Amino acid sequence: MDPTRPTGADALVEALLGVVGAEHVLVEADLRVPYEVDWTGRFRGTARCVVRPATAEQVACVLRACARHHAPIVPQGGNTGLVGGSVPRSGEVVLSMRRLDDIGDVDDDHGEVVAGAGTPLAVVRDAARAAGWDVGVDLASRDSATIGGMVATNAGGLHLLRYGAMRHQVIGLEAVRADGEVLGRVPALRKDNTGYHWSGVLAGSEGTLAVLTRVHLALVPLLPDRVVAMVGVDELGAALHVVGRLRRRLTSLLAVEVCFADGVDLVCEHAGLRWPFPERVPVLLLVECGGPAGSALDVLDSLSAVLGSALEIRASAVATDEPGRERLWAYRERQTETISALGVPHKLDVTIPFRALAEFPERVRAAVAAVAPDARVILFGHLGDGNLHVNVVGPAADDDTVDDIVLRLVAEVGGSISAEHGIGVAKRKFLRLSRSPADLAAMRDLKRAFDPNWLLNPGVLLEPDEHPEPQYPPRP
Ligand code: 2HG
Ligand code: ZN
Repeated sequence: MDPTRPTGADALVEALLGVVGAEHVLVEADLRVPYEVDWTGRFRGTARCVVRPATAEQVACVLRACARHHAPIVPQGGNTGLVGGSVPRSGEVVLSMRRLDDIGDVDDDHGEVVAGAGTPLAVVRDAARAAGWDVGVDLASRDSATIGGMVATNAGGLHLLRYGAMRHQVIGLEAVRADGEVLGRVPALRKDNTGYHWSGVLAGSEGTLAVLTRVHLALVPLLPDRVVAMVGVDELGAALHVVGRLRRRLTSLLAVEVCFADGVDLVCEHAGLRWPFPERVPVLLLVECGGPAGSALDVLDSLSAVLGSALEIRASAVATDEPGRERLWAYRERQTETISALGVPHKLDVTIPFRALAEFPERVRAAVAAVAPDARVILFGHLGDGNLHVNVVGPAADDDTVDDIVLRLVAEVGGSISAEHGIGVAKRKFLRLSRSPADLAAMRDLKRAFDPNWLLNPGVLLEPDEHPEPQYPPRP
C-alpha cells in the first residue's frame, strides 16, 4: 500500500487522487489547516480536502469529478483576500491553484506575458521588469497574491489611479467552468470584438462562475526613476485639494495614498520607526511619481514645484533612492500588519464620493463609537481613488454590528461598500446597499447560467439559490 495515500478516503477523494496523485490531495486535518483560514483570521472553515492540480487539464478533471459527486468547491490562489472568499465554509473541496505557476516569455516588443493563474504577482513583476516592462497593478501582498486570484477578485492596489484595476490589465484568459468545459483563448488578441468578453465577465466574479487557469496580461512601460514624497496637512479636505493639483499637473503621478496620525503612531510603535516629520500632523499623504530611466531630476522638479505651491502642506519628506522610498512607503504599507497585531480586524474597504470624503472620517468614527465605544478605528487608503480602508478592531469576529453601521453610512453618502477587496462572505448580506434588485437578479441569472448546480464558491458574493431573497434592507 502507498504510505502517502490518505486512509479512509471517500469516493470523491479517490477520484481526485486519480487525477493529481496522493501527494496533492490533502485530507489530514493538520495538512489542511493553512488553507482553511483567511489572512485576517476572521474567516475559517473546514475543507473536505485540499486538491492541488498542476495543469488546466487537471483542473478540468477535478471539476468534473466534483460535479459528479455534487461537491462544492472553493478556488484558492495565494489566500491573501480579506473578505473570506477563498476559504471553506462547511466541507467544500479547496482547489488550490498555486501549482499552476508557469510563466511564458515576456514579449519585449509588445509588453505582454502569459502567466499560469497560480503565479505570484512578484514573479510576474520581476520577469516584466527584466524586460523593461512592469505590471500595472501592485499591492503589498505581491509575494503571495496570485495572478488568477487577482483577476478573480479584480484587485486594485497602489497604482489604480494610473493604470486601472486588474481587469484593465487582462488581454485574455482561459477558465474552466464547473462542468469542466474550458472557456476563453490564450494567447488572446488585443482587439477582438467577437461578443461576450470572458475577462470582463470573470474579473471580479470571485470564483463563482469559473476557475481561471491562465491569464494573458498587458504590461506597462517600466518607470524606474521614482520619487516618493510624504506630506503632512491639517485635514482631509486640504489633502484633497493637494490631490486635485497633483492630478492636474503631473503626468508622472503613480500613487496618492493617505494615512492618519493615529495609524502612523501605531506603525511607528510596531515597526520601530520614527515619525516621518519632526512635527506630528493629522493627515499624511504619500505621493509616488515615476518616469523612464534618466528622468529622475525632471520627475523630482515637477513634483517639488507642485508641492511647493501647495500652501496647505505643513511638513514634507522626499526620497529618490530606493531605501528612502521604501522607508516612506513603510508608513503606509505596514498599516495592515500593524492592525492585525492589535487583534482580528473588521476590514471595511469602501469608496466614498469625493464630495463626501472630507467629512467621512469624523462621521465614521462617530458612527462606530455609537455602537462599539471601545472599538479602535484606523483609517488609511488610496486617496486618489476615493478609497478608504476602514479597519475596526475590538468587536468579535462574528459580530457584524459595526460592519452594518459603517456600510450603511457609506451607502447613505452614495459610496460603494467594496472598493477593491470584493464581497466574499464578509459583505454578501450588505450587497443590496450597493446594487439594485435588478442588478442582483441579473447576477443570479448569470451565476445559474455558468454554474447551475451552484458548486463554485457557494455563499460567496451571492446568497445560495435556496435563499433567493436576501433578508437585508435594500439600498436607500
Ligand atoms: C492595502 O491597501 C490593502 O494595503 C489592505 O488593500 C487594506 O488592510 C487593509 O484594510
Ligand atoms: Zn488597498
